[in-house]
Amino acid sequence: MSVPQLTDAERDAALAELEGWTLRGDGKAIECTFEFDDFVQAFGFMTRVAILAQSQDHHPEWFNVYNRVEITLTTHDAGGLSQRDVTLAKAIDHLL
Ligand code: HBI
Repeated sequence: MSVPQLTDAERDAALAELEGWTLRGDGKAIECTFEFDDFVQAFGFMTRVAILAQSQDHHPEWFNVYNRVEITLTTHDAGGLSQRDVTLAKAIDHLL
């Protein structure tokens, strides 16, 4: 399924609204690192993100070690950033 990429202006506006997300060097993804008190808190966060992702049919690329969760959002069907990434990032921010 083809999905439109964000324009540069849309991208910049979205980043201004998000909390702590940064643009990856290639401009095709946004990234954020989350730190928690311990592994269980981190994994619980990941579980809540997984439920969000499934409900939005949009899935993160992520890494977890102990209390740290690194999330990268990009839209494979767009070959870069789309509104789906922004929508999921905003929903993740609202979990905190
Ligand atoms: N998640 N990040 C991301 N990017 C996609 O393009 C994508 C997805 N999850 C499911 C999904 N696409 C489906 O809609 C199919 O297009 C694979």
